[in-house]
Amino acid sequence: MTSDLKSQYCTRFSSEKQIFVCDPIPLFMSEKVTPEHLQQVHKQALETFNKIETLESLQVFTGNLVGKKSAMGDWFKQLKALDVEAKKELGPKLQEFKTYWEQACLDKQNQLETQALNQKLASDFIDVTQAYPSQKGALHPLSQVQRHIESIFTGMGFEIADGPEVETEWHNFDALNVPANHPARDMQDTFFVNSKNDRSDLNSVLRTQTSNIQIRKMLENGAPVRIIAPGRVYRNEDVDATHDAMFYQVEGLVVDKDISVSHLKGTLETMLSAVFAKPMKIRIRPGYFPFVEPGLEVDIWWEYIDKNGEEKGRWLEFCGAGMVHPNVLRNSGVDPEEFTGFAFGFGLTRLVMMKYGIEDIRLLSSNKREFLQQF
Ligand code: FA5
Repeated sequence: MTSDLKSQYCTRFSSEKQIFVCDPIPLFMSEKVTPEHLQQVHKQALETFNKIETLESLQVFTGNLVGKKSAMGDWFKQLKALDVEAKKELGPKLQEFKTYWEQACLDKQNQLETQALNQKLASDFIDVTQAYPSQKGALHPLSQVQRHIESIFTGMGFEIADGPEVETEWHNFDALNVPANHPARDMQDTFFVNSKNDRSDLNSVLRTQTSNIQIRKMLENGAPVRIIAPGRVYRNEDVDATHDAMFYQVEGLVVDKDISVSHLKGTLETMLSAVFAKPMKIRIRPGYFPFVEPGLEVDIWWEYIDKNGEEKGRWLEFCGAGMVHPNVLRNSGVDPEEFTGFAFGFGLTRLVMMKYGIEDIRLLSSNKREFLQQF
């Protein structure tokens, strides 16, 4: 009898064997249905059924045995053509066969679906209480150096001050004694946030320098004052290896009685020697910034090894500085007859480049993992 049961092959992936395997599923077709034939098919079907492990195979099995175009569909057609006696004998058996296998297929389908769901849940399970080994993150080099600088200055009795990056034109320029027609205010250098009007206290700019904090701090607390203010500044610049349109500065301001340039020199030398972990030399030369008088440029003596392995040194521009202009003190409510002060502003981004030998400023805002993992 098995000879007339053609098989259909159902391909499935066997996870234990890691290969595709074929489950043969008989078609259960026969030319003539009889009670004996039904019994044989039942036996054969049970054998196959007990070996079925996947929903795909079960679907083929169900389709072949009890589906619309199945063997059983064919047998019911044959039943109609039988005489009354034969119908009486075969009819109930066929019905019993049908009920049994429809239920068996449904039960098995539920069982396999539950099994598949449980397997998926087990493999998708994440134990949130488990400590997974992960690569530790690190602070960005800018943050590392900024924090170091903050600790150096707080150790010298400075406070860390902060202020808005979107600033009024008045705090960023007027109060700092920068004349209305100064080229720095030009659209080429400054990002204006609103359309420009005549009232500088109503115009908003992205601050071009951290010097705005000098004004805010003195207006808030008067003198004496001893602060540094690290922060982001923005300039409408063409970006290249050493210039960015957004970079970090650190502003310093000390206003007290009898403050002189020697305090400025000592402060910067102390800070630089701590940052580079060796004694650093600086030189001071005249410079011009409207908010300081005298205005100064500070250079740093930079030692390096050249291409031929020889030790060399040269002066590098480090920052702008000077003695706080009396107009700035006045604009901030501090009496210039009573107080004097120094101020400086250096590029934190450039200092980080010097410390780590970074040749392109753009790397610092690139978010490249290969670059950042070095720090
Ligand atoms: C100023 O911004 C003054 N506010 C500094 C100052 C403060 C002077 C207090 C006197 C008293 P300057 O424009 O030179 O100055 O900028 C200061 C530093 O910012 C520069 O020395 C440089 O290190 C850095 N810097 C300037 N432009 C850029 C840029 N486009 N990209 C990266 N760093 C820059």
